[in-house]
Amino acid sequence: MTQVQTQPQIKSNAGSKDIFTLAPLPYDYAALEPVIDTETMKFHHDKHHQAYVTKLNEALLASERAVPDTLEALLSEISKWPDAVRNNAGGHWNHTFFWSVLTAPQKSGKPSPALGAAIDKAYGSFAKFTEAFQKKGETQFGSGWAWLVKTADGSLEVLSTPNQDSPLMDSAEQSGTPLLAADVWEHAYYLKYQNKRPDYLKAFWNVVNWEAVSLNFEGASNALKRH
Ligand code: MN3
Repeated sequence: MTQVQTQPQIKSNAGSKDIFTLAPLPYDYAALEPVIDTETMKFHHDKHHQAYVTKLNEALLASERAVPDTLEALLSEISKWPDAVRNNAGGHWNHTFFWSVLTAPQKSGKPSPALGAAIDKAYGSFAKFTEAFQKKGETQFGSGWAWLVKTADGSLEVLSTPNQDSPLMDSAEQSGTPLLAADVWEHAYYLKYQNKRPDYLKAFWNVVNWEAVSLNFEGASNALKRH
């Protein structure tokens, strides 16, 4: 029940060779079977996510700017940085967050009463919310992410971002505190679902960690001030 697992606080390690480092997955590679297959998880975490971390460190080292203490702080001033930092800092944060809001199908659970009520208020029903979220993911042209966020006024919104952009970036068209995210890059689903992104998004609900998402919702207003 700790927020440490669900609210990634990625500290910089200025002075050492690697400013940011890749944490292991918070569960086994096979944990999300059969919804997300083991091979996809291995490639996604060990190759794709690792590449964002490696390239982020390279881009930061190549710049002459002081690196903020946290990845969140970097995202909040991302408009001041080159695209290589933007894309790879987003890639690192988005994937760390993504792993934290997934879990084994038998542990998926349900939204907390408070989050459930907020979803009903915003969308009318849980089913209408999932429909809206899936539609955002399906209609995001090319690569990107679908999000459920809590906005500054406390309301819920579903939105999508292109590439590795994030609602935490100061450049974001729609900002908010992420509660849930779905990676809709082909590398997230192609091995098992091929080009059928809607099928992947429909199956995605079976591995959502509602305990983590609910904790994100309950801590969201403070998290927003932190940035
Ligand atoms: Mn990905």
